[in-house]
Amino acid sequence: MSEPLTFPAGFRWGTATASYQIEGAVGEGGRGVSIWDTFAATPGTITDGSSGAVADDHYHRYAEDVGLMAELGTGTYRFSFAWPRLQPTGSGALNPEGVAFYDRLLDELHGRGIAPWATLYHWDLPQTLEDAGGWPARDTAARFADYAVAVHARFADRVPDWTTHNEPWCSAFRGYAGGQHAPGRREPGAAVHAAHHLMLGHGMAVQAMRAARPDLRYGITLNLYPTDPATDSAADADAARRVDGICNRLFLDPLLRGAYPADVLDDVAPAAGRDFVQAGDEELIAQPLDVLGVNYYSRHVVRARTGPDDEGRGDTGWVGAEQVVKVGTGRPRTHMGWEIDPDGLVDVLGYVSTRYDAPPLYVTENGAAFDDVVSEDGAVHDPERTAYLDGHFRAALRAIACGVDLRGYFVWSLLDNFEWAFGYTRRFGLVHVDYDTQRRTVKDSGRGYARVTAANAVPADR
Ligand code: IFM
Repeated sequence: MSEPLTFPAGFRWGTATASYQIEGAVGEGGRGVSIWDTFAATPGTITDGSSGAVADDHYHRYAEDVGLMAELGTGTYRFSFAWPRLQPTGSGALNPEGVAFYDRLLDELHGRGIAPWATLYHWDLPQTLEDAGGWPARDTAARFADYAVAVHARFADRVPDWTTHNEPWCSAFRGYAGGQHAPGRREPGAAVHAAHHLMLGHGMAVQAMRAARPDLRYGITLNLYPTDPATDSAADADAARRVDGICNRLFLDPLLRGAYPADVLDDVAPAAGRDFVQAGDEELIAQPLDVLGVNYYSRHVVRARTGPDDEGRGDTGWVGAEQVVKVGTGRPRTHMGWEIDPDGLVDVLGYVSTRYDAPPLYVTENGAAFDDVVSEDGAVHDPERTAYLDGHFRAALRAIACGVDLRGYFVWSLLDNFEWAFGYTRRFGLVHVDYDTQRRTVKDSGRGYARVTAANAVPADR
């Protein structure tokens, strides 16, 4: 029998979640209102009319959930602090009840030998800060840095890995251009300003946290997309350049090269102007990083719009690429409608590694939604997710073989949860959640993942 395909020694396996998607208890423990509470309460925003008010009730069931992580054999847990739980109005002293909740969670994780990996911002901006202008307002960057410093000061002794933002592209462009996410604004110029202030807040926060504790690790997580032109025409090449620009390079270049890409600034200038970037900003954003988190789900294949009768559609978040159309390639899709393309993971990790002087990489999210049900035998049989993950784990190994310095892999997600505008209609978990009873059931894919984490390997190619 052939040998299993083994990951490097010390490779970190984990699961990922986010506060608003799992915690619930939005009215408990002195938590303030977030933009997602407000957005979800607005009719027509969430497919099933739901909200994160209860979600997975993780606020009360965290101990059971940490036990599930132990069952999966995951040594790392990537979670996010809820800003409105820790600073209910977005500034000032930390809320003791919020601190106590995360202390309880961290106690449980440490008790099980699971390393916490904290994200400071996974989209739940305190509503008071949105009322003051939100991320398009420059002052929000400073508010974020103050929050980061306060949370870091309180928890640095217990958390070795710190991520500033999760997927700032989504915060900026889904939230302020497309309007599918909170706060639901449709102002493309403001979205570009939001992106810049998210990056500025990142730089300010990393600089201050590192000054306080240089021994810990600091990074950011980006959702990156390999982006290919549908044909080799010049028009399609330019379409791909624009989408790669707004999705990938707008974030990677200032972080890792110290300057925004000139072509992207030109693309967004009609919407955003140019003076939102002030002297010294780019230098501040380009703080040295210890890790870069890559969230990978699918690839973009794009072409140029052919004219007014062209019925193809792009993405409302592609500011500066309004004339670009998405193209399907016929691959099978997940329940999100995203094409399944494990080679895209090799491509995106290779892109970051070869184009930039990048720090060690982690896949901080990868996973798939499928329409899972609990069977009569009490199990959740989800062979599509098992195959999806297996394909992507093998892709990660191919990337490592090509020289990518990939150090870990966190599956999205531990639990089925509140999938933003899709509410509870999309299930990403390795663990099924019955939302009526809050009963958790480890899916077959979760059991399969436990075998991978135990072996630090996948079986030999069949
Ligand atoms: O659920 C989200 C998560 O919050 C951010 N990354 C993508 C996931 C699936 O859509």
